Amino acid sequence: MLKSDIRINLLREMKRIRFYEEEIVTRYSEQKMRCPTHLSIGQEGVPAALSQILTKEDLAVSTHRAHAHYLGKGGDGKKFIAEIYGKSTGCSGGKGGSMHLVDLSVGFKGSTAIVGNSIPVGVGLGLAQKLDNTNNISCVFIGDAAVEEGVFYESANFAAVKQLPVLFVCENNQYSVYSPLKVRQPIGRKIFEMVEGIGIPSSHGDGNDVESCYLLLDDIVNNMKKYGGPRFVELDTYRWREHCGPNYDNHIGYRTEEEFLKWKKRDPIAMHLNRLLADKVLDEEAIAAMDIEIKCEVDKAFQFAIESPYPDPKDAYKNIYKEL
Ligand SMILES: Cc1ncc(C[n+]2csc(CCOP(=O)(O)OP(=O)(O)O)c2C)c(N)n1
Ligand SMILES: [Mg+2]
Repeated sequence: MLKSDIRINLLREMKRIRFYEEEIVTRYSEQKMRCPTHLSIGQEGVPAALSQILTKEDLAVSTHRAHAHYLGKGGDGKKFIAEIYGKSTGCSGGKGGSMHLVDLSVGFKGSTAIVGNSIPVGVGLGLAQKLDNTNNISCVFIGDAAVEEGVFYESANFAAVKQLPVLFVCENNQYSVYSPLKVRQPIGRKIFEMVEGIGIPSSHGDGNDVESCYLLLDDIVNNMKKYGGPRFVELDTYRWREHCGPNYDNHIGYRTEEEFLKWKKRDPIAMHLNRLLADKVLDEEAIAAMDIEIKCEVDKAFQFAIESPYPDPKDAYKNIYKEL
């Protein structure tokens, strides 16, 4: 049985991610957040589990759906929301927006909009960790579609040959935009089994069961830190809202309401919360207090973002790849 404080932290982290994103949903139509947003509502289990496992010195890279990964890696809520508002106080100075979050202070080395693009960066970070003789790992967050990109195979092969401390975390939410797995990958071929064939020890788990995610990932990361080398883990989950944006889109026909409701019943937050109540780890009062505390944090972050200045136009070329 997991320790109570870890179980409570897992709940808090999932709620924190959800509350931030629900507030983005509420305010998105105000048109003050002028960047596309890919929400992780329904997918909070994996980033919350890793929030209790990765250290600040471990590094991470992510994808277009990066909010939860940034927050889970210890990202600052104020800097996160300010970034989405395009403000100079944002983690990327207001120039990146939702899909381009960078915060070196917590080892979050970046996220990019191009599917698969951050994979070789994360593998390079693993190489650096190894060359520097650290005992830290590089965590590469990907979706199920990233393994359809050639660069995944080159990077995974390199990580396997060089035995780099790279943890590939594949959140399999069953879709790439509107395309289900069955029209994109051979039916019956499991992603993690295929990756095992590349030479990377691979596992599979339930991404909506935060406690089993924690146990699986904790074991994998401890193992990596003890024995070195890369690992791949595929975790099943489901995004509740549209691929990009704040709305629901079940009515447009690429997936059924029935399928959505089936997954919604397996809400990672509700499932965990019910367990904590049943085990008397928390009572309703403590959960209400937790909600208020998180809501306060989120409100403060939005206030901070709204009140922050936009970047100065004269800094437009600062921190770009090459100074002009
Ligand atoms: C190379 C490339 N091809 C296509 C796209 C368009 N695109 C953006 S997100 C996305 C879906 C990615 O699916 P997945 O990796 O499973 O992540 P999810 O959105 O499900 O979290 C696609 C195809 C892109 N950004 N980059
Ligand atoms: Mg997907």
